[in-house]
Amino acid sequence: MAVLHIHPGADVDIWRRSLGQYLPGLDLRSWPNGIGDRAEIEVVLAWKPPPGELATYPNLKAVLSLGAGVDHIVSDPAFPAGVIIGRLVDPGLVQDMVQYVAHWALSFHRGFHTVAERQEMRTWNKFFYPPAADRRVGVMGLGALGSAAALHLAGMGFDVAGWTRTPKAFEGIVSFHGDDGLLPFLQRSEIVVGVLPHTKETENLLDSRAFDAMPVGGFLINAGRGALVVDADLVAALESGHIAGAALDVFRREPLPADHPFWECPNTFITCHSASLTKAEGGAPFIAEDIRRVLAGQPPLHSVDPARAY
Ligand code: NDP
Ligand code: OXD
Repeated sequence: MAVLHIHPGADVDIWRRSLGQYLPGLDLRSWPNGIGDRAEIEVVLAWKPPPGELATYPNLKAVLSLGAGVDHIVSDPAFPAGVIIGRLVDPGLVQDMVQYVAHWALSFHRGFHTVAERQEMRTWNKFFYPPAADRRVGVMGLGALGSAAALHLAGMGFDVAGWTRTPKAFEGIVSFHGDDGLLPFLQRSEIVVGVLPHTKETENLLDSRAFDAMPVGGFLINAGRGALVVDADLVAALESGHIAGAALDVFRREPLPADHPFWECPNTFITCHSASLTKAEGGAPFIAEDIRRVLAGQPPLHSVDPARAY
């Protein structure tokens, strides 16, 4: 039995050291040069495996995502039927996402995003902001990451709602769900936060109709996946001022091309898919537990239904 690490361009050694603490003697191989006999590979640890690659291991039992998202796995048209998919839920990822969302929500609410510009102009121009309780924030996706972010925002005093596929009952979070819930959710949300997976259903949800539904002067924070947003519609909404600013961490094409209009949009802050970063030290206990479980014939801690795609 062997486990294979597939993460193009990344170093396997950090995972070898971290997993070794929990699974001494683990036979962890590296793609593409240290695979050995493909028939011995039973588990793959994957981040963005090349399409078609996973179908080349005849005894593969499970693919464990090295991140929270699994779109990079389920989008492979040759993904082998019957292979189990697990995803990573780890407190480090949750903490990172909470920090990212809290930072930008607070910046937009308090006008901190305009401080550098004001300072450059040497203008003593007070930024007036409403009480947090009057600032309506809407979080799209209340899973492991979105729910923690939403609850943190509520703890900061914001008036928080969430939008999900199925109804939710988090204390202090107003719940909207499904197609019918989207428009009223957007209409009440001055700051919209995307923490959604990329599926067929979540693609292009934030288009010109969605931005028009949001209050004038609203903000967008997107840390889920880039395909949620129709890029040209967001650019138009930012240029018109209807959307007063955006913090964008994820994009349809990554790296974001140097000539993409987002780089130049007003009050738009780009980070490079780093809202939450998987760290081998933090992820290893969970990945190790999943390897143990899969080899014992049990499902991973967070298994993914390929039909649902998240
Ligand atoms: P979860 O699977 O725990 O949660 C997903 C949430 O999205 C659920 O609340 C789910 O609703 C909701 N959802 C899914 N499909 C729909 C839909 N069609 N309509 C409405 N709601 C929907 O995922 P995580 O919270 O762990 O992660 C979310 C995403 O964040 C990841 O898939 C990944 O894309 C992204 N991510 C980004 C990172 C970054 O650095 N930028 C880092 C890590 C993750 P329901 O509860 O009803 O099922
Ligand atoms: C993830 C990510 O899904 O980094 O973990 O986006």
